[in-house]
Amino acid sequence: MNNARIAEKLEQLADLLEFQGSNPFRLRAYRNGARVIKDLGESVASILATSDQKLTDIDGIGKGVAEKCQTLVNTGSLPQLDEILEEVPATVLDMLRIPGLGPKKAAVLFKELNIADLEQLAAACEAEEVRKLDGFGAKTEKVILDGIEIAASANQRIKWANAASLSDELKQHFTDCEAIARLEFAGSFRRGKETVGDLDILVDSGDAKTVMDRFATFERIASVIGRGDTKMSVRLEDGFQIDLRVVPPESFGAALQYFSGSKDHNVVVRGRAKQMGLKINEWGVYREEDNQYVAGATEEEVYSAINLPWIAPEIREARNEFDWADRDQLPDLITEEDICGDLHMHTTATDGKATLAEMIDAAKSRGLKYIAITDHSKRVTMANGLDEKRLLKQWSEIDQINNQLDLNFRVFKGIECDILEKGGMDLPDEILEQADWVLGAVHYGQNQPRRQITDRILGAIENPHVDCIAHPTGRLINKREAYEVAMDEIFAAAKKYKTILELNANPARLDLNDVFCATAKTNKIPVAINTDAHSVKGLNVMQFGIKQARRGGLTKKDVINTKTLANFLSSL
Ligand code: DGT
Ligand code: CA
Ligand code: CA
Repeated sequence: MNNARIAEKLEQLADLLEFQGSNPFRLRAYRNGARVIKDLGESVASILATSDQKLTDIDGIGKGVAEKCQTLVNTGSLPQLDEILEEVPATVLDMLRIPGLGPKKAAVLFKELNIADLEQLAAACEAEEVRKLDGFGAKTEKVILDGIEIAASANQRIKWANAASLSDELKQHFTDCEAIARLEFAGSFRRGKETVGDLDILVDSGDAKTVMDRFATFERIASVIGRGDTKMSVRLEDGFQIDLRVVPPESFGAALQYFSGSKDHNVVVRGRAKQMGLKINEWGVYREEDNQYVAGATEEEVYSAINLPWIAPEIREARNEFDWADRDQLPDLITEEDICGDLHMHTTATDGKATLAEMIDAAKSRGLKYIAITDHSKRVTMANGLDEKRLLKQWSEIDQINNQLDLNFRVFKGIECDILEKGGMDLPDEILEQADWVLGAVHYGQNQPRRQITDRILGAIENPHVDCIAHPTGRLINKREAYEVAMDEIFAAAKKYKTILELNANPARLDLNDVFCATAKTNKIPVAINTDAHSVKGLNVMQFGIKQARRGGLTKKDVINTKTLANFLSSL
């Protein structure tokens, strides 16, 4: 067990003890010890393994902490902590992430109102139950309610791309575990949601113990939140949670369906089952009258039992999928193989890390048939944006390159032209009209009022030289909200002036989001899924854009850069 994990255990113990009203001196000792151990240059395990060095010689580590360390290193757990966790659910500690809510107040909430997690706490605040407690009041209640959002959101959800690399590590970790017949990631991750609250792993195995023992040795685990016969939950060092469930083969499909969610989708699924005299849970589909098992080994079987075709996880959000299924019109969702071109990328001419030639080579070796080079325009001084002269020079370079390339690959002369704060484009029409492909983008003045930003973007959409609006809402996931923009006006104008809207595939942007992708499709506005690559590696993010597009229900024909080179050329 590494130092970070030991420290986390000690902190958790201290938090829970405080929650239970224990002696503050002991708690302080655990917390001090945790802090010291976190910053220790050497591993606690190796200090314990040598005879010439003692843990208690280190400032801040007393006898009690040293003993706990010994137990943790020897056994991987703390009996005292495990006992407490049997009485108090670990979710009470989520309450401690609320700014201004300490363990004492949290303990009162647990004891008096039986509140064990943030959801219950929010409900109690809204019902004005919290203000009635001794030492609370309307003001505290308001502070808590505001703090719940902070504790619940900023802290915990990670970007899909980060969840994907974690899932790769986990797959690797389980790879040679022979007890596993099948392993799938369920939940919001499988649905391709742009952020993921926790990872849900589902395993088909007859030997849950071996699978869980293997899970427990995943090195990024900081603490085991709980472990039962078939279910285990852990927290990683960064606080992220992973749930593992082990099911028998006849239930695997039912469990995969159940734990893939979304909850709203599953509410409809269960309702439909009920109407047919069936019952669906994570173990299978059963006849209501005699509990006879009907299906459950595969998802197809589960859906088929209630007369539905298999529905792709990305659209299981109770939006349109049931309507589509009933009319036999489920969309054939786009895949990365459908993509032929990439219409947004940068080079060393501005803030890219790879040269024009390197980007072209990389795109070709990825199997793309065309790309647009779209460096920044001059307004973006920080990125060394291109003025007229430098841009024309880059374009003549591209002309030369195209002359040498064979005819099945093409580089388009493009620009990511800034939409100025005062309105209008950063480069004159005489220049833009010489481009093959113009992206209009807002980078400055993002805090302007709604009317002003909307008008700026409308101006770009109406400009006959602008082909596409890049990252139309400007949001950065978990960092910056979309700017104030009237999207209904943007869609109406894009439709009228035949301007394309981008789905920027950068995992921090994914802009348009899934719902807006669906709106674009409804309005028959083509979407361009672009990487906005600033390096060769940056071309790799196409997959994330594809996920988001699938969530929006987009098919190959809804996306402009699925066109073959010839078709794209004739559409320009
Ligand atoms: P997340 O983790 O917040 O990004 O979102 P999900 O969708 O992965 O939610 P999660 O991890 O709480 O649960 C995974 C799926 O399991 C969820 O989509 C539906 C199902 N599920 C979980 N808890 C419940 C529950 O209490 N009732 C029902 N009906 N389904 C549940
Ligand atoms: Ca989840
Ligand atoms: Ca979960």
